[in-house]
Amino acid sequence: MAEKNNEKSSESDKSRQLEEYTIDYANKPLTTRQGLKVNDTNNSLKAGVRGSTLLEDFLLREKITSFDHERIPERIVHARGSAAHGYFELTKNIKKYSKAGIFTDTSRKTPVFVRFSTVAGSKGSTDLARDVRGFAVKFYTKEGTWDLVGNNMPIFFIQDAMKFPDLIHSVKPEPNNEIPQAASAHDTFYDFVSKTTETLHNHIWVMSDRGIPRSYRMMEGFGIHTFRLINEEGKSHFVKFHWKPKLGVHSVTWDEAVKISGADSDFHRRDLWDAIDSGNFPEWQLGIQVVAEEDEHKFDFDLLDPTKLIPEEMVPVEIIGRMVLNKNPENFFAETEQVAFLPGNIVPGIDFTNDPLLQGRLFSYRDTQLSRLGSPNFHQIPINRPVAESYVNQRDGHMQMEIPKGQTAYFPNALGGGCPYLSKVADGAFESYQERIDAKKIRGRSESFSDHFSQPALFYRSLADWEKEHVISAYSFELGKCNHEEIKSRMLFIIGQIDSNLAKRVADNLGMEIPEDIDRPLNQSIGADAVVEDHQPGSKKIYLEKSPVLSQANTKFDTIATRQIAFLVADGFHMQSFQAMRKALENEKAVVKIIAPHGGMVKCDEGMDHKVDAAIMTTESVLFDAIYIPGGKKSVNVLKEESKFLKFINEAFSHCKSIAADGEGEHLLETSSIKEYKEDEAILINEKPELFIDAISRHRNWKRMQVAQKIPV
Ligand code: HDD
Repeated sequence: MAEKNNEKSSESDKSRQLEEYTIDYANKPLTTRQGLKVNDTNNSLKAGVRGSTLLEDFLLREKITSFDHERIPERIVHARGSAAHGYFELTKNIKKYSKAGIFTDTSRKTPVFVRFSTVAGSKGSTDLARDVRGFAVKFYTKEGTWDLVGNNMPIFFIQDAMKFPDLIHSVKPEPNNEIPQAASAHDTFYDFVSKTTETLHNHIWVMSDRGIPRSYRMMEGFGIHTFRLINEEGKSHFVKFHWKPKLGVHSVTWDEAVKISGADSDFHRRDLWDAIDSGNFPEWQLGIQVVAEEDEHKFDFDLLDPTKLIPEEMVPVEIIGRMVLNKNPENFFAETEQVAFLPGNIVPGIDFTNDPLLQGRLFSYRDTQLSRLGSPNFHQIPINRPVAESYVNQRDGHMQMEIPKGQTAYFPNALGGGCPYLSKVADGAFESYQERIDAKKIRGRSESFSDHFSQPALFYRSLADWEKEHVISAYSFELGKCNHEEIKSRMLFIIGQIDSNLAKRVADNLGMEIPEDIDRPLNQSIGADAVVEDHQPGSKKIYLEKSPVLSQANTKFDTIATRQIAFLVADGFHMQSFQAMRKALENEKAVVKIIAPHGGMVKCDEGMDHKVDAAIMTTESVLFDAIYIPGGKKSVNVLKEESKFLKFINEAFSHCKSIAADGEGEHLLETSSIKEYKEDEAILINEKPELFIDAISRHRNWKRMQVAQKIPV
């Protein structure tokens, strides 16, 4: 029991550590950095009030110098991100696979800091870019910090870290004109993708709805690489890590993404912040797929190839824990900007594999933190400090925050009593898994990595029809933005290897033909002395017809918690229907927002004032999940006269959202473009709130998609 209490304290250990460094400015005087009280921070020291500024002005110099150095280099990738604190709890002991404390002790609450991000855009770019999302988790475990630096997609674009700079240079804004920002739809990216067929699997995920999530809280997370779990006996199992969101996996449409980027480019950041701030804590389950060492070669793909997933139908995901995010950062720069994730941060019981992408990452992240944070002492920044105590001999460098005592900073030593001393594995020291290697040194790629088409094809086959339509539109948009015919042509041929109908539909949209063949090699990832034929991607294999979990049609649809519902009202709205609906929705933890023709207050038909959350001219329907229009003749007559309310409804309809109306509210629908489409299961007129709740929980009524496309918005 004593042990249990001790373990439980670890979540608060990190909070306490952070509190030590947190400064509260309430009721405090303004001072200089030296603590000198200041009586004027508006005027510089001058020779007379109209005279020149004096070099003597140390207050001016301190203020301006500090300001001049306020920025650090933004991350070369994943520059735009948002983060939160929380904890991880193990729900199932997996001692048989791993000796890690975090995987054996169900009484622990391990503190975590999680940062979500887009990849390509700059720090100030829109949250709604079509892109991969980063999903980086820092576990402050008692045995040291473990970073699981993953994405919201289970695979990556390339197989070898050597190609990472090429991938990123191709997707980032083009070097001559720095265009486009936070967008993959341009020539250099497709030039690269069309010549690097290993990218296709991750690429088709980005073209799917996974590339435009509704919320960070509604995304899966994946460790991507195959890692190892090592148990107390030293036995290794292969493992893939999965985060499964409690709210299910949901996305917005491309039209919404484009409009949200204008209406609220902080949409995901705000959504995460507001959910935590209001006590609706985001939550994920941690799952593992475990493969025995002896089964390493039993699959049609290579476990070390990060462009492949293990279909859950082949190796089920075992749920072993849950993660809850329950606290927003105090300061964006100090925490979210300065947090440094390193895939090389590992603890006993977990280890790496020879995945060549992972191996390169182990080098890159430490290196990048040196240029971002400016010193090898970046682990001393409060957000990066481990909960486990750390004693190193590498101590000097910019910004040493500690005062290391003693005469020695080397090992071995006698003068320092041999300290800091070495530990034994039995006492918790890390020991690399002793994998047997017997190989030639070679710069090349295994033949087992050369299947580039089977898994993108499996993904596409597994999607629902409406998801396939979204993928077709996404490819058409992206390729339509390319200026070079040969790049588009090459892409059409390559997509045709995934699915001929997909390629045909995209070709029709582009007004192009699919070429019968293109220049070889398709894939340029060839080793130095290889013959081209050996390195063509292999032809498509079908080892599984479909993997239903890959489709968002099969995600969870059991809650409307935190969904944003717009109530459209003007003076005179019907209080009874308004109140009944509001209560029912809020009971299910949805967020009701009153949208009115103006700010301030609106009066209901019972004469009460209600605070308006947003005036119609300041908001857009793309920021909401559903709409409700209560009755009240006077109210509805006003709404009917404001074209923005009609646009609001038309857009929500075209994005396949649920709309409910009571009493005269129906007249507003009849004035909008949706009047003919009332036979729709997510358009509810004078129905019970339960039906509306059910419709919202299903996220969208995709059956409406064809009709919706006819609405001019
Ligand atoms: Fe990376 C940041 C995820 C491959 C080099 N990466 C970064 C972040 C995430 C990922 C989530 C942001 C962390 C944060 O929030 O601070 N990266 C991935 C995943 C990969 C991957 C899931 C493949 C499975 N990355 C990858 C490779 C390299 C890098 C192959 C280089 C060889 N990544 C970096 C970086 C970044 C980074 C340049 C930029 C900022 C940082 O590290 O801290 O080092």
